[in-house]
Amino acid sequence: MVEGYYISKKTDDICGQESHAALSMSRLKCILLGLDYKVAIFLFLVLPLSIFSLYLHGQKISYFLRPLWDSPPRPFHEIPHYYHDNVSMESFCKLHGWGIRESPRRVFDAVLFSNEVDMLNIRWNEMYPYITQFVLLESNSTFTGLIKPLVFARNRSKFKFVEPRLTYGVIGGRFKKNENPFVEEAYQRVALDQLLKIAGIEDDDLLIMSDVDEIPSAHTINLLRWCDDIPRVLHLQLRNYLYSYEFFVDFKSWRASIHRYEPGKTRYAHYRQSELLLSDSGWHCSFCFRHISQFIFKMKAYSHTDRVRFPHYLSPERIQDVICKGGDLFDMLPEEYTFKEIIAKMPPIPHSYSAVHLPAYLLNNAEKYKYLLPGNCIREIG
Ligand SMILES: *[C@@H]1O[C@H](CO)[C@@H](O)[C@H](O)[C@H]1NC(C)=O
Ligand SMILES: *[C@@H]1O[C@H](CO)[C@@H](O)[C@H](O)[C@H]1NC(C)=O
Ligand SMILES: CC(=O)N[C@H]1CO[C@H](CO)[C@@H](O)[C@@H]1O
Repeated sequence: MVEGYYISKKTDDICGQESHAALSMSRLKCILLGLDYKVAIFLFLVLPLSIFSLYLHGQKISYFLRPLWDSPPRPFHEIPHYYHDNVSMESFCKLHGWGIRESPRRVFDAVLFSNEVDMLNIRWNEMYPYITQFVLLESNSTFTGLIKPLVFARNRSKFKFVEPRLTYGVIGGRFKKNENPFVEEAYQRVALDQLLKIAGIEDDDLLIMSDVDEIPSAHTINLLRWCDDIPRVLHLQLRNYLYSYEFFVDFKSWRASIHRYEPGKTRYAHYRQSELLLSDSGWHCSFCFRHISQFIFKMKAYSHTDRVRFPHYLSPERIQDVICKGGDLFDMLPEEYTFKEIIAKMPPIPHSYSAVHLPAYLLNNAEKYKYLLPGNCIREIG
């Protein structure tokens, strides 16, 4: 690019010549020679560099300008949530403005499983006392159409404790090339509706719709199964974490929801289905994996694969470094809707040293799940 500027010295004589082949080329050069050097610097240096940096950072620039081109989703109506170990269920239902039932509702927990064996263990142990049926569906295809082993089937022996309450289903991937990943995801969710019927779900049973890493707290489920008159569809606000419970991000996780099942009407979904959000109802830990290879798999199998813009994003050394710093794996800016929040949420995420109010099973098995607790950012290779 710098050579482009010096070209004027070497080619001084070209304007006088009229050779046929080089005619149009030399005309171009003549025009360029006529430009002053500032314009030349702009054309050959500043412009290409700008285009190159736009290519490198375009996503960042557009995210930073989000407040100008996007408006925030409409806010939820947030329902206050009361909890303490030593308060009776009757008082809780009353505090929430609900009545108490003679007997609790049955509760179904349904998930699409990819490869999150540890999270599944923490999840099922947290919810175990209150769940009637655990419903799990896994496919041999990721949402992005990559082939995936049946990880649950291979690890099933680790989950003997749920066996009497487990409805497990396998579905074959469609392996369509170049399809929007949301299509495969929707296809798998429809199959999950069928599996729920097989599991025996009935009218007014509670159904939890959430990803494996979105874990409602046990006391939240207990409250909702005991109280009468709870909303038909209620989103659950979860504490958002990244990489482990060391990096607390915010309270903005809302996709998990709990439904009073209506046959023929309730459909398994992971988008917004009501205006109501129950405050502080559990934990959402994204990219909380033990092995670096799981990060790489998830980055590739993720529904937004366009985020892996450069191959070096998948390098294990880089990934390990990003995790310990609380940085962003895709080198992106936070998806926020005001400049104030974008700046407040710029990576890195500050470390949190609180392991208060986390799933009980995690603390009872702290040695086994050390990597999820504060101060243990190093991951296993492979
Ligand atoms: C729990 O409540 C009981 C009865 O109200 C009370 O005697 C006890 O001290 C309370 N325990 C705690 C830990 O607050
Ligand atoms: C995926 O699973 C389906 C159903 O079990 C099976 O028919 C298909 O051959 C599998 N595909 C691959 C690529 O393993
Ligand atoms: C956490 C865990 O033990 N996962 C295992 C599940 O099964 C696969 C396939 O057999 C193993 O590779 C994982 O190590």
